[in-house]
Amino acid sequence: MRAPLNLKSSIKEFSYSIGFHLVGFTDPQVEEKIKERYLRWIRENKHAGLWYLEDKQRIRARFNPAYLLEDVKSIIVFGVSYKDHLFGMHVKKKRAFISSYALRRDYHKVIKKKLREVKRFINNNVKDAKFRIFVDTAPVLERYFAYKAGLGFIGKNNFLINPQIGGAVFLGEIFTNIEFEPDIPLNRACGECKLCIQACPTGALSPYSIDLTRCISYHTIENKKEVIEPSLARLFGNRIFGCDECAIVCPYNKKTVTIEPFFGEGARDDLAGIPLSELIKMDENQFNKKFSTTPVKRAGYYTILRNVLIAISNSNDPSLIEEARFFCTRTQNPLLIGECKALGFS
Ligand code: B12
Ligand code: SF4
Ligand code: SF4
Repeated sequence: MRAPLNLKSSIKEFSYSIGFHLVGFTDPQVEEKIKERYLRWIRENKHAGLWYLEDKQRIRARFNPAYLLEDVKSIIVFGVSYKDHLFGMHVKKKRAFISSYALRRDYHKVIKKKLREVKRFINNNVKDAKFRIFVDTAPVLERYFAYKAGLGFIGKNNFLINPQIGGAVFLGEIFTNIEFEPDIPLNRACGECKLCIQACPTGALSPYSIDLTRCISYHTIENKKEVIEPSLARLFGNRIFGCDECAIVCPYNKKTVTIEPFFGEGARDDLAGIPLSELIKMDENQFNKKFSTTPVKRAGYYTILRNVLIAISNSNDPSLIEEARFFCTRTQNPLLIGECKALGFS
């Protein structure tokens, strides 16, 4: 199904009007070199065994979007910045660092809702078209399609970076059977810069590649079941959910971006720099209540408490360590018992 004249530009106009910063169109083909890159990364176990990245059926869908929408002809990619006043904020040692992307309502829900508005807009112009909406969780090579659709370039820190608004950008897509003229990828790159690689606290980054077995973001968000090896945990500092280091240092992330109209509500300043002494005393109900609408809840109570124990150990603060020791005498959870032992708290 061919797109009617001017539909592409009116979709862009509409999307900007509801708060998206970036919109681009591309075809659903994935180049062989990109597939090879992905498979090599898995072979080298840089994905740390994350099941949804190595699952064969999901890889098939990642490489062939028609598995997700039969007859897919175009992918419309959307980007919205999450860089607000909390991005790059310095958090004191006795307080907890949470990645700024998580200090507001869960972006999955907000972006999906906005993409449904765009879908309705397209539907009003083209009858009987097919659509599917994706934000983060589906087997879609989101950064690659964003690059192909001209939203930005891939940085050495792995982020899709837009030269104007930077790399602190969430992505979402609409797959459709309408055939649009593809946009052209940007001809930009990092050049000689390697600030992100130098800034990574654990040495997880090499140019354009990330080793999740060493990435703090991976361990504090996705590694929900393992005790963290103490020599690695020592490098986490006070980060209890995510890590923004390779984004904060990037020169492209220095500009100010207005984001509130999109998210509809402000950032959760109350969650930026919560005292570790408060977190270690929190029970599961209090945790769920405090983080209920944010992505932090996805990690779960026990994972966050494990991360809090690590942050306390890294604080070297005697009274906090005393509180952690007391906590360790009472916990019944196997993960936390293991972490208490690894950190020498029990
Ligand atoms: C698994 C995952 C993670 C894992 C692993 C991250 C990683 N780098 O792979 C963890 C938990 C660590 C993570 C962390 C974060 N994530 Co994440 N994550 C994902 C997820 C679900 C899959 C990514 C994936 O497939 N990785 C495998 C690698 C191999 O693929 P890739 O990064 O997409 O890289 C491909 C392209 O870059 C491509 N490529 C394309 N063109 C070119 C050109 C050149 C020159 C080169 C070299 C490469 C290249 O090569 C690769 C494919 O072979 C995506 C959503 C999705 N469905 O894609 C979000 C996603 C990548 N994450 C996102 C975000 C925001 C984050 C965090 C900032 C959150 C935080 N603060 O903790 C961090 C950033 C850490 C970092 N430096 O990457 C955004 C990224 C937005 C952006 N602007 O790039 C995404 C797209 C989610 C979204 N919808 O907004 N994430
Ligand atoms: S998120 Fe943190 S640990 Fe992971 S690659 Fe970036 S700087 Fe390194
Ligand atoms: S810090 Fe430098 S090397 Fe890293 S992504 Fe940004 S521009 Fe590229």
